[in-house]
Amino acid sequence: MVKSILITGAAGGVAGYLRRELGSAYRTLLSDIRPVEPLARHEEFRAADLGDLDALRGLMPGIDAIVHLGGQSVEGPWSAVLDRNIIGTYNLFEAARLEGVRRVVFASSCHAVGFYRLDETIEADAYFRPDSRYGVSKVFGEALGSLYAHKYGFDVLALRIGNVAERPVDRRRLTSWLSPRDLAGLVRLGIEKPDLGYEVVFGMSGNSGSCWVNSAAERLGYAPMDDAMEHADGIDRSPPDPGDPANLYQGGPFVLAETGGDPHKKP
Ligand code: 15L
Repeated sequence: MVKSILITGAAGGVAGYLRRELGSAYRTLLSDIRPVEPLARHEEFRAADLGDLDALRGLMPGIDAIVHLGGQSVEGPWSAVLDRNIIGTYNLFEAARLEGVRRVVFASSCHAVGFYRLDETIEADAYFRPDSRYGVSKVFGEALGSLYAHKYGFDVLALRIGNVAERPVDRRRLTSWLSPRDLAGLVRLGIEKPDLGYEVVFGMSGNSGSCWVNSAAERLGYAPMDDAMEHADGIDRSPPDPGDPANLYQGGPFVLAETGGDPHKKP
């Protein structure tokens, strides 16, 4: 039977790539506060604000899995991060619980661990080092996923997404690039993998030389099709200015956004 999925944040760029790559594999309910059009035959749109628990509950009947892309997607004022990513993500999981949906693919972010240095290699089980309030909100979302998996039996795949784009756009994104078709591969895993439980993986393509090792995703069966290094021509790879903290850390410029600490100090 064809599964039904809900995609939140459906008006955003990542959702656009995902819809294109998934094609008509699922009946798809798209939701956002902004309208989404045009719609394909297998798609339906319903507006809902992540701040409105009842509206979110109304999206849930008949849904087999949620792909939660909605919310604040970069650093921003605390009020925006709080409303969209803390309260909004809580409302999303809670609406799912109340309505009996038990599977969520959560768009976390590499900014949950952005204060690791670019010369450090980490796996997805590295302890959190958020680089921004936005990164903190993604840590919260992962924690919520863990709670709902262990307490309420959800299957949750947290994707620490790097940068979804047609091509890697700069030196940092050679580590973090996630091609649209590899994004779809990871999301399909999150929707389909039986007895997933709670898993955190990097949302990255098979990027050679990346400072992320994605063995957690490989264990789940992820076989990336793309490698950022195959698209490295034209990207400036000359040694970066070591005095610029945005060049030292995996989170790039996010480490500077309203930082209160000393970004030169090794964490
Ligand atoms: C993110 O988490 C953002 O959602 C995305 O817009 C990019 O800025 C990305 O990180 C990145 O670091 O490239």
